[in-house]
Amino acid sequence: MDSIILCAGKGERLKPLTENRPKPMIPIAGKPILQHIIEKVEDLVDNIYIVVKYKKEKIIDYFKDYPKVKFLEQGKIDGTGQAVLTAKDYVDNEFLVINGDIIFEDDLRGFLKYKYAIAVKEVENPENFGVVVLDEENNIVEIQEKPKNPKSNLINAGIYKFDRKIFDLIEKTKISKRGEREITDAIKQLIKEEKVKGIKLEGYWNDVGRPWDVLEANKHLLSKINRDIKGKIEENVVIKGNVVIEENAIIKANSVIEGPAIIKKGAVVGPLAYIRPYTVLMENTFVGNSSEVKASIIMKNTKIPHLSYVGDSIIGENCNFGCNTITANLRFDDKPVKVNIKGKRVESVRKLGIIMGDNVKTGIQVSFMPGVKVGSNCWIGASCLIDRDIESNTFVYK
Ligand code: TTP
Repeated sequence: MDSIILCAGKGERLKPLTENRPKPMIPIAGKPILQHIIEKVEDLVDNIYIVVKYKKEKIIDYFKDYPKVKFLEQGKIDGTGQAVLTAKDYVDNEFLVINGDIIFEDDLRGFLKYKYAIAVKEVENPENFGVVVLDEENNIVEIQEKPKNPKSNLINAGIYKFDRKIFDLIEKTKISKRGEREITDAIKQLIKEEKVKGIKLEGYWNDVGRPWDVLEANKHLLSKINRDIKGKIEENVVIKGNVVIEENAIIKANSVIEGPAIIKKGAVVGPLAYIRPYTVLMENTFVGNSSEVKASIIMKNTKIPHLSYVGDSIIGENCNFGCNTITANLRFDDKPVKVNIKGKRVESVRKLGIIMGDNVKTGIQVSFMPGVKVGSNCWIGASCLIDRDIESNTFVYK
């Protein structure tokens, strides 16, 4: 049995986090989304074919030494069906296909018994997904694409079990309206010709599409960690709950860390810093004197040295925060924070801070309003109040 993981896409909705990395490389609970997926399947399959294209070198660099992993490059990013076809000359007769951007908990052992199966998940808002209709024996009888009136609350969870027949069906599908060859079109034909089981996922599942999905998945995975303190802990440090502190991390005097939280190798916290629940500090980050970080992902090499507050935010790599850089994460009226996603203003969640790309520098006393996105390589001058999205490579000085 082989597996194919689809990782060629751009992840437009997660910009600016995907400006310098493909979506599967966004770190959640301290490791890339793709690593979580590989850990779920590596004991079940012989080969893991990762289909890459956008920013492929980031995936190849990270996973090149994984024994079962092989990389296949999609010609261009022209559909999930096309991505599956990339593996046609390589995979066994039977194989698993997984979208490279989902976090899921279920064990897939049982799923692999079926010749044709699709994992389905019960959700409250099926109209935003591919809806799957099952008969009384759990065979899939219909697939509806983002329907206004969904016939069920089960959606396609992006995990499939196929055999080589799917390749012929993909080759026969027409190019869709958005110019892509879509796996769901081939599946629509497959359910006419074969019995395809809809297997319900019982555990956590998150199709990580929007920035607040990243934070939500991060929270869920952190809620499962165990306490494991390896780094250097100085005097008067308080560490409450399930906190992972990796080797070569240093927690300096008088800091407080409330779990669940992960502090990766080489990170430095304090003196006098406050790390609150659901925070991940990636490798070589620094959160210094009187800085507070809550429910946020701080990517590697980013420095928040003094008197700052970062809440419910995702901050890219190699950023540097000037003294007293502050993120707001809650509106006065308690309504959901609005965020621009692909040109549309959409409601997110009640508490959301900022989404920042890589290599951003802020001057002293910079403030951000909730839901703001800051592209990579920006400089934000001293005392600016940022209440709008900032395109990458911008120097904002008032
Ligand atoms: P999409 O849901 O289209 O995801 P995306 O990464 O393109 O995200 P966005 O909508 O924000 O731009 O694709 C599902 C999965 O398939 C995802 O893991 C990316 C992958 N994929 C490919 O490998 N090749 C492709 O040509 C496409 C379109 C997607």
